[in-house]
Amino acid sequence: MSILQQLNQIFTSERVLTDEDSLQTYGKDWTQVYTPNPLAIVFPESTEEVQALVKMANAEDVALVPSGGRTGLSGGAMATNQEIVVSFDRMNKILDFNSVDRSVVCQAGTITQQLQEFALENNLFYPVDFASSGSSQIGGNIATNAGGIKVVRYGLTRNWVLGLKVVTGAGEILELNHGLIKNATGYDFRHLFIGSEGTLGFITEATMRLTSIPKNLTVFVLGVTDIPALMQVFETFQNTIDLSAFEFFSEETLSLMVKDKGYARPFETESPFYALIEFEVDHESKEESALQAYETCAEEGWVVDGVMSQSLQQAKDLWRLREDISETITPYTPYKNDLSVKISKVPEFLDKVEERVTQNYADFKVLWYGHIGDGNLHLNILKPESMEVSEFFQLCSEISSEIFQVTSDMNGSISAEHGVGLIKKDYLAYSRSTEEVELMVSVKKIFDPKGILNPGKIF
Ligand code: S2G
Ligand code: ZN
Repeated sequence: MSILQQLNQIFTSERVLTDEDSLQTYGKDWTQVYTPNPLAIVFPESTEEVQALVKMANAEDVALVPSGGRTGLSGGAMATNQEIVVSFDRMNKILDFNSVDRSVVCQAGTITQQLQEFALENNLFYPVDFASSGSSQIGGNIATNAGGIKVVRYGLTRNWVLGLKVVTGAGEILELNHGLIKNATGYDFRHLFIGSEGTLGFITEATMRLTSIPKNLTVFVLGVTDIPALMQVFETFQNTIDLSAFEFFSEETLSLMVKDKGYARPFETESPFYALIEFEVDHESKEESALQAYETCAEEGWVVDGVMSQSLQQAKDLWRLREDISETITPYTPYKNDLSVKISKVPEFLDKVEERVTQNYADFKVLWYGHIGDGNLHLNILKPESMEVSEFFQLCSEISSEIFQVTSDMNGSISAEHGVGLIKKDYLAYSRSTEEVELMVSVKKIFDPKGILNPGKIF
């Protein structure tokens, strides 16, 4: 029996798509450098259907690619080689909630924003947030250990997973940790699947932890003179108040947002960099402390101007300047770097990378932005209008090696939060040792003995 016939046995026919439009739509993520070429798209509605599919894939030696919101930036959900794409669009229900445990059991296809809204409806808060939360799915967030803009206070997705139901590449269904806070019974396989980019198994359900809703979130945007000043501002604010975000973007980035999106500048003064700082004002003394920190930074000459949100709406408008960068620059086919070093090394790191960028990218538009609060910097090079994508990416990847070497020399990561997928796998050695990669391959063999899960991703 053919693969397609077997798929139509496992799934009702309207949940097996092979038309060109569906293949093109579901065979890719947000990366723009690969051509989707899947065999078929399937839409499971249960863990048991996923298990049946994995068993068939093992028997027929056919590859499977997990697909969630398709917002990935490293090609982790690309199907370029006749794989079967497994879309979790139809497994998007919230299955259980417990206000005492402050936990939600949701299917992998639950949209991140759906979980955030569900939490608020129950007077709780799911704190992991990023630009793509309106279309990304919890399963994909877990598989890439998504970070985003609140990591400085709430950490990464990994910190919020209390339990997982997975189907391994060998077709076993595992229920990991059962939502426990404490469970000291050997290796915690939950943490293997988190960040595994769909190479060890399919996440079909997750038990996510919630927390209290922050009160009166207030946002500063400050004009900062240079990177060393930015770090001084970070330290001053970090030592004064509990930050929930400390983001930055360059003047080039801001002026592109003003030009392309028509957003208002935060204030008249132009400065080389801007810090976006968010904190909770659950007591008026917090606002006084924050204003005191601002005064100190202004007196030291690190900050040349600033604005503090006076309403939730104004806070949201200020966030737009940072959160909407990614989608705004997409039409420029940016070559994206997603780098991290320890926070204390950011000034030295940026200096060294800036030097190489200026040498090599003299005639390209270079945008700096990212999450200073956790040492994660996004360096995006915009493709010149006249240049072919392939030529541009070839040129950039040559320069990337220099930038990755600087990152490696400082024990940094060549992929801070976007994952390795296809786009960074040739550079893995800059951040992981040979021994580590060999051990990862051995772990993959244990959970996916026939290598049918997302083959070619990560390594
Ligand atoms: C960000 C989103 C993806 C990108 O804005 O923090 O992680 O680099 C990014 O455009
Ligand atoms: Zn980011």
